Amino acid sequence: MIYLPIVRGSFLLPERFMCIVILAVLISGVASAQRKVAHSSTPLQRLWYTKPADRWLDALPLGNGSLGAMIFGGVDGERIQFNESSLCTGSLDKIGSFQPFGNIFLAWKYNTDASATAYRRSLVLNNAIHETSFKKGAIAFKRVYFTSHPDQALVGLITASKPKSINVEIKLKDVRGEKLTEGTSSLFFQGKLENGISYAACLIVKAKGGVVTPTDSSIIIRDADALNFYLTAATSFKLRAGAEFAAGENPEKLVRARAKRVSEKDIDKVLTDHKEDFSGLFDRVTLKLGDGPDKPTLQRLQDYTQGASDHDLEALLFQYGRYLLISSSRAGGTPANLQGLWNNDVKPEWYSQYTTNINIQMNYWSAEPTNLSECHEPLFDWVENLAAINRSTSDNVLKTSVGWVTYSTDNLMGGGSTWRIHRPGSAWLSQHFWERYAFTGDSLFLARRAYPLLKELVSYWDGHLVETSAGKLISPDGWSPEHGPHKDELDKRPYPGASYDQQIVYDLFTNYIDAAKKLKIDDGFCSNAERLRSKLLGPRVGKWGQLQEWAEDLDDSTDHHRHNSHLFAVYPGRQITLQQTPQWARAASRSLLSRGMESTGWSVAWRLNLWARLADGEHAYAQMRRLIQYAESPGQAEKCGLYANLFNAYPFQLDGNFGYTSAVAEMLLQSHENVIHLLPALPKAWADGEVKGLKARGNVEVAMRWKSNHLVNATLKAVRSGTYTFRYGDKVASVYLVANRPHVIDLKTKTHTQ
Ligand code: FUC
Repeated sequence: MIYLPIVRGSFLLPERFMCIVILAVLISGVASAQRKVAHSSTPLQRLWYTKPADRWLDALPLGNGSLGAMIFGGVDGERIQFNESSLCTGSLDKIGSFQPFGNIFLAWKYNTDASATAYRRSLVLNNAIHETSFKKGAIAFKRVYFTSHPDQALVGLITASKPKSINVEIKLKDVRGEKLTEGTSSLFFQGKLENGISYAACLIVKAKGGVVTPTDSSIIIRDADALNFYLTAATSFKLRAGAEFAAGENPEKLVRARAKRVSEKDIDKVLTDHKEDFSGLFDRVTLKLGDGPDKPTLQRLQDYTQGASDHDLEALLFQYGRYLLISSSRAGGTPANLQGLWNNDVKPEWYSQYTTNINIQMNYWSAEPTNLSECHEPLFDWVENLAAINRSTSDNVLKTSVGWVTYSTDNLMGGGSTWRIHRPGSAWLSQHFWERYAFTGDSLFLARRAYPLLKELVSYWDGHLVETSAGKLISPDGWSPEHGPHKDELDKRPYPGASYDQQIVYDLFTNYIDAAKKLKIDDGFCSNAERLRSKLLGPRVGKWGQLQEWAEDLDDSTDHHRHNSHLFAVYPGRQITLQQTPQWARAASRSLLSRGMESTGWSVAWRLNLWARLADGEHAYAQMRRLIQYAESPGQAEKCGLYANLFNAYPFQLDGNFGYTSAVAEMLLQSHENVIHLLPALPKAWADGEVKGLKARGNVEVAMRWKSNHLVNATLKAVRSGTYTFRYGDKVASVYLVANRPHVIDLKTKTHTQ
């Protein structure tokens, strides 16, 4: 039972009274509560394997937000495939696609023919270090790789247990076949894409001892004691430059300067700066769901697929999503695309760009709740650029008299695939601006960036919605993404009042109204938005108890389509909640059940978030087990699952990984309607656990420990002093939190401590 310092429903009690209550509690139980809440330190999160990667999807990802690399870990022949986030074909008029950049090939030689023993390659998520180690005869070799954000370079540190044992030929190759130019200890290539984007890469080698010999196409290192190498890569892409997107900084100068700088910097400092930078973000959140077996990652995944229990693998995958976001999305850079930052194909699936009818948004669902707000920033920059371009477009399909809309898939520059217009895309993207404020409470961001965007889109929908004879406002030409109406049907029958459009517009109006009220501005405009929202055709429950996808009751209960568009209002929207609209929430569960558990990776991840938001931990957990399946085990439909490197399969899109991470956060913590809900969807399977560092809206950091499926204690730390309401089970209470002072609620001793 939870101790309630303030009686249920009394959220508005004066702060003075709260302080007195808390003070009384303080005196009674400080020490014991403090002792109990101490979190045990979480061991390093690690993926590890006992043989080199044969294929790209076995390799392990590194990334510093712009430079991404896949490490294969070969013993004799080694490949490092790399990307740079802005190397894209396409333009403002043509979608194009994200391009692979190049490869480093390393041909290693040894003084013995003995095969490698004690082989291991691993990726530590906490500090983003990849390490390959093995023995050849009596000599132990170690290769450490990381992509540094502070130094904007991929760094390789090669050592051996015996001097003069390092022998290798290093090649650097452009995917498009541009020729190398080189000095004595550097390799360099540059080229230009059709769209004018120039690119360049530079690799510098520093050997300790031994002999370094350049050839026409490589560098050969003989008998070195140790070897460091540094790779830099960049393009001339510039965001927010409109048609001048290719006219950014000269990449040749940039990569040469960066490579020189990092190669001359003290290597210990390079390493420490990298670790501090990465861990500074990663270690903000820890999650412990149980101990995992000490087995290679692929083995664990295969065992799990066969039905083994491994809660630590579930936690590892949660942290992997955070790892991938930090690695692919850093402030000042480009947003994580469909494959994050990792792509090996000249023609990747769906262009590996930004699809706005779920995928790009899903990439960022975890950013705020899992304490990576900074990593959300590239999305805002990209959206503002897209808005600027589409606002002034000459494309008749996109043109609007006020505001802007999107195509279904948009590229880095702000161009789109003309395959399908997607009007609510802009409103859905604007939700991220509101959420950024809701989580951080950053009023400057709200006033300067979120509010103008939201207001403009309210104006767009004010002009676009039409009134039915029954006095309801509907979107006249709606779509339930990729489900209907299809393109060939579209001209014949635009779909008025599709739930997807209606719910997103509702969400936009709500976010706008809340923003205007926070800022205390635009009363008249805000009242109009309230009036419009009240007239919107709302969710309806159909004949089999489902939440209708269409304005009419047309849903087929055997339809398992991958999109869950009519459930937007549940997640990521907030129109439907268990507390405020239980009938609709029930109908949403019915619809979700009928959609089934089988689908593509991102779809399953969305369903997982939906079950979590519906506080149904058991369905969420069942859906989670479906997601964590080895995609390549015999009999797998290859629709959804994970590859050996834990990338989400469909075929390969990273949205499923990111969506998984947000869902786990959502199972453990929610924060709607100004209530912080502790453990809202804890499945029975997670009997014991602890989490630290999750964020609730209002900028409250939350830690929790639970045992035998019951919360033991929770620590809330708010950035701003004030009264906060929290819920656990059916108990609701309010507490006054002093800024930056952890407030411990111990459910065993029924005490509060600050
Ligand atoms: C959505 C999905 C597709 C694919 C694409 C990138 O449109 O319907 O399945 O994931 O995004």
